[in-house]
Amino acid sequence: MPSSYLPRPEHKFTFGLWTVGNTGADPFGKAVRSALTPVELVHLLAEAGAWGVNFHDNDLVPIDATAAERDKIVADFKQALDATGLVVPMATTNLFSDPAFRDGAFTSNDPKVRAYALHKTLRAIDLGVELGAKVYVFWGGREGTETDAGKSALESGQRFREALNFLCEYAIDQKYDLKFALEAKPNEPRGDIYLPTTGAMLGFIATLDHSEMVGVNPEMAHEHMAGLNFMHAVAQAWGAGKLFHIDLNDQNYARYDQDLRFGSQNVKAAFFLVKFLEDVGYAGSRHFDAHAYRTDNLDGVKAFAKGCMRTYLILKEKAEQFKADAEIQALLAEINADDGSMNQFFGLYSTGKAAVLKAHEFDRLALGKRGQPYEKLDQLTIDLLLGAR
Ligand code: GLT
Ligand code: MN
Ligand code: MN
Repeated sequence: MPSSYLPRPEHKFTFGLWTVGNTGADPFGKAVRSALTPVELVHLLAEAGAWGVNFHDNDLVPIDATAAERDKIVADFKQALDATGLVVPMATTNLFSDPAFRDGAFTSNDPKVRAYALHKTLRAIDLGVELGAKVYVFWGGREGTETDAGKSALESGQRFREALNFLCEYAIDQKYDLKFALEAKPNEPRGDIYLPTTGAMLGFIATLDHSEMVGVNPEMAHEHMAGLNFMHAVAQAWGAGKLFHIDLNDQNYARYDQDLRFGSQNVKAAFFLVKFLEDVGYAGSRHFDAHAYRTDNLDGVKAFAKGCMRTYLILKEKAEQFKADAEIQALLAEINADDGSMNQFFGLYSTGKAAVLKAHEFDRLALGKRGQPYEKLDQLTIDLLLGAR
């Protein structure tokens, strides 16, 4: 195995406690694997070669733990981090499992639930920061509806905005070195979740009081559930300076939320995504938000974690090959050919430029006759991915 496929700290591969800790329970069946403790999971991840571990407040500290229990759990966890060298780059709040959140957290119609959601998040932020988190994720899994008969989408948006404004102020007030990353999902567990796509999140962020400290955490499977091109969403986030975190996994487009091993379903989409991240020099965590098949035992969980990282590194190498491939580059040069004659019309607006452009004669028929060798280029990409070049 080439050493380049071995995960190293600089690759910034991370997993949530809930990912390798997934016991295989689903809506139709019970757990098939026994639950490991957070300390055991840290050791499992270190063995697999991960750089970091992320968690929801209650992945680490049970929701009903006493203060003394909390302190003991956190101390044991810190010790495991010290022993393995694993870091905690991201943390988040579980605002979806407890029955209190059955109609949402920040958007619940019940003001007591909304206040409790804030209370829980303030404490969870403290916990995350205590363990070193620099990114705080908000995934509003229950922020939505099955029926719009009783919950106002407009009011819900305002409630979500107010909650985030409040929490931004808290982080600033505490002088925490923390950024927020909002994660979209179109549905599941709610029939419809508000702000269902990364694009919707980006629009929403611009309406926040402290939009500079809020970005996105796009998840591959979630954009695919919406039938969208994940890399395009990531590119938009990157272009807006808002790609604060990323959830890598895989998903068969029209299915339930599968959270499959990265690159296991749609190799081509995974390739273009990795190529994008590496080309632009994304420097954040590569977080795998997925879990092992329910068919598998602990060995399968380890194979799953190693597989996510290995596939990323293989695709990273393929992206380098793509760049070094003379035939591919020649086609790209042909596709992007530019004799500079149109430069006079681009860039900043001026009255004169608009006038010259309006007067310019274009050979529209010739423009329409020009084809592009995308078929050839795509087949070369497929050859490369399948190891035939
Ligand atoms: C949950 C969800 C994920 C989110 C996690 C963060 S929890 O597993 O399906 O996509 O990223 O809350
Ligand atoms: Mn996710
Ligand atoms: Mn998911």
